[in-house]
Amino acid sequence: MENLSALISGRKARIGIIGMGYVGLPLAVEFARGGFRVTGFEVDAQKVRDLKAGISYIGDIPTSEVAALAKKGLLTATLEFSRLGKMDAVIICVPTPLRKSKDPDVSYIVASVQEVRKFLRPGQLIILESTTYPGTTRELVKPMLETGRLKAGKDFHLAFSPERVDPGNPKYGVKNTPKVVGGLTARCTALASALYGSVIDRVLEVTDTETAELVKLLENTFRAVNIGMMNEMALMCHKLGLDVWEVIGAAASKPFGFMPFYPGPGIGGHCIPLDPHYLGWKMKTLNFEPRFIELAGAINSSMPDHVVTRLGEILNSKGKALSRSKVLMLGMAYKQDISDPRESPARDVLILLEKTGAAVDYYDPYVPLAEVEGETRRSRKDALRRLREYDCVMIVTPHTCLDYRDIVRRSRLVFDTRNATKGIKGRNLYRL
Ligand code: SAJ
Repeated sequence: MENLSALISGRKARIGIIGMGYVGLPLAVEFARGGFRVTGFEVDAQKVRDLKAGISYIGDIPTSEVAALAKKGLLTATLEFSRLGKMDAVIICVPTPLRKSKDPDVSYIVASVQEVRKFLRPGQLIILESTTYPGTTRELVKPMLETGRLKAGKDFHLAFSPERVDPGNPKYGVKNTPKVVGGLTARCTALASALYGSVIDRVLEVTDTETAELVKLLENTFRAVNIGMMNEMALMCHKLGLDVWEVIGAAASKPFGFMPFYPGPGIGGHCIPLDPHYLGWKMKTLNFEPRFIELAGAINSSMPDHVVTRLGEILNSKGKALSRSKVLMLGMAYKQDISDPRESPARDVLILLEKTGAAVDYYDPYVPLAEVEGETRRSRKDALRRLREYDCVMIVTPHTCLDYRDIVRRSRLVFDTRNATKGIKGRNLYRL
């Protein structure tokens, strides 16, 4: 055990990271930058080939950085999980999606821990980073690792540390985002804290793994609930005939006790739509009804339908039927200025629009192709040159690279669900 502490302080600890995606790769690069030898463990052979060739497939990580670290032998990748036995610390960064039933899908965690278990040896530090319900590390991971003679907290160390990667954030990265760490024992916490503290500016130690697991879920449930509140505010403002964007903007002038969130066509991404349901699921197993989580989920997932209904009303007011209209949907990514379409509400909006009978194209400079109900849809690159061919342009993702003033000027009708046209006036312009 003590050897591990010395290996960490001497930056000699071999670090294995399972899952080299948008969480694992930036973390691996940060440890390698700090002089640790890092091995990425992947099931995707292409990712292994890329990393060994010094190529980055994550927007936030430049290929030049991966190439330099690979050349120095500080960063490599492998499909051979048998090499886990050579690692002093293993950090699990695999996806935790939801099943269709909105129950947690921890199958990727289970598959990873099964591999760790095969090659587990005394002195290793095992850390789970995947977002999951409170209790996963102690109730699921620990027993799986203790099937042999090794005991957690005695023969090996076990901790949880939530990932806080914000794709596309130009200001916050792994190094300058505080890292929360909770171990099975105080010693586990201390070792995990020492490891992260070697390369991350601030580490916050909490009591145990459950606390660390819940911290992450609180962070993202806080967002989902507040976004849900603002979506309901949008519905109320529509009823009241008021501009929700003006109301929120003015409320945001309050320098204390207020934090603005904004309505939209729904919520997307790999965190906010999913994380609160991990907490909700756990609470239901304890016979507790998580009302805020359920309510926010219901309101947020009703927004695609609401914005399509609103568009129908706007077109009707012009004597047009949505069912016989040509619509250009601007945006497919789940949030502005990134290319990730995962769980994007834009997909739901497109499906609902087409269900009315409308003919729909989409244009998103960041998302050239999108899977919609099993069909690959292509972004219409020429759409901005043919705006007048559309009865309506619907802004669903507010990419800042688009000239919305020009779009409003050249379109017959614009429905903006994201306030991308803030400050722009036009008789043909409508906002959520
Ligand atoms: N959204 C709204 N209104 C808002 C804010 C967001 O409708 O006021 C929508 C976005 O358009 C998007 C979804 O919600 O579709 C999620 O947006 P997000 O800003 O939360 O972005 P994410 O999903 O990339 O969230 C990540 C999270 N990071 C981690 O989990 C490590 C979240 O905790 C961060 O706070 C967030 O980035 C961030 O601040 O950018």
